[in-house]
Amino acid sequence: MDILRSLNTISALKIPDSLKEIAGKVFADQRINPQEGLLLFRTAPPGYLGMLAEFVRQQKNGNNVYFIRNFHIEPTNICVNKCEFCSYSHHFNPKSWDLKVEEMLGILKSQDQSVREVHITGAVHPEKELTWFGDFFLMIKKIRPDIHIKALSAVEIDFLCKKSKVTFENGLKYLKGCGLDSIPGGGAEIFDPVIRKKICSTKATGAEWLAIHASAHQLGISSNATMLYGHIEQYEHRISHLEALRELQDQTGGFNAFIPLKFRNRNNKLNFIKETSVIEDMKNYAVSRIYLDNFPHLKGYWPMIGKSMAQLSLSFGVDDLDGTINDSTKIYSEAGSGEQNPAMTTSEMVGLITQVNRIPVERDSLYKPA
Ligand code: V47
Ligand code: SF4
Repeated sequence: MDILRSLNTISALKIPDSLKEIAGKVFADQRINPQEGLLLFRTAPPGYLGMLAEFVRQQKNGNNVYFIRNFHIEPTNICVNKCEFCSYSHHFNPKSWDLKVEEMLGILKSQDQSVREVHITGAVHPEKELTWFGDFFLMIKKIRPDIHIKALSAVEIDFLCKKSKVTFENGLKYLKGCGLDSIPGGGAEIFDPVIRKKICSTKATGAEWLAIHASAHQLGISSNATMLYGHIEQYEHRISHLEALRELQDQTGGFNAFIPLKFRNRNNKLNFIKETSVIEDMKNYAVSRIYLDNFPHLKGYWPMIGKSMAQLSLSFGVDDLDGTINDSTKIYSEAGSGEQNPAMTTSEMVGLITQVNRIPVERDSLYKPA
């Protein structure tokens, strides 16, 4: 994009100078500050945000849209916690499960050899131990030494380490030794302590979530980050969440992708909250893309937002659509997500991306083209 021409076009638009100044910063590859982030959320028209986010996306990823062949294993939904937004755990879900190791290995064995990644996460079971997961990972690698294990949210790791009375560093070192390759972004919710106390008071704090990811990055375990938005938080809480992630990424460089998670209101205690509009969702993608200037990728998680919204998100900064999934996750279908039985063939994924004039790139878990 010709930056000078963009700036001239922006100067002619009837929008406040403060927003034009932010555009100037974005085009000059300068970081925006929390006040500017807030201003974008509060006052910028969605099209304007989309344009800025698209500039950042293009600078970082060209017209590539990444995806991976993956599947999920959700060992259990029996949970020690009772998060207000959760529709998944046995407290709020009439279905409850606790899979045996043999059953999970059966799921693994039934996968096509072209599947590259297994995403393992679930509820925080009161009796599971660090060594139970360690042994499970060793068995996975015995069957599929090539598969990337992305497993255990920081909330699960926090519980397992505390239960075994080991430091986060030692717990993660042990898991890495058993085959853990990276950790997913779950459990971040909103870091602000007041909001966090209201929606998930008993699980790892925001500071603990960040400490676990910092420790993982130091050990060479990369990770993702999420933000659950559209419940009781305000824009300033979203910005302070993004700020904490940007700061940690400056220190470690260990995050691969940021994944905004839209709150879905079915079958949970926060069902009185109206879900955010599609405009709000796109604004949230765009501000995230602009703010997190040091995150290589922004993921639109299609099982949660649906396929059409995923396509639209590609015009608001998103460059990654996660994976083909194989109908293997229940976290969102219980909460009323866009996709009830999420699964997509590789050719469907490619079609979804090419239909909006982008270049589909099948990747591995660390974004190397396959
Ligand atoms: O932490 C739970 C969210 C997360 C609801 O790293 C809800 O690649 C919306 O983190 N409405 C777990 N969201 C899933 C997760 C994830 C998903 C996809 C990819 C990756 C990755 C990570 O799901 C939880 C919570 O924030 N969640 N309930 C709900 N009602
Ligand atoms: Fe448990 Fe996770 Fe649900 Fe919270 S969101 S109750 S930690 S399964």
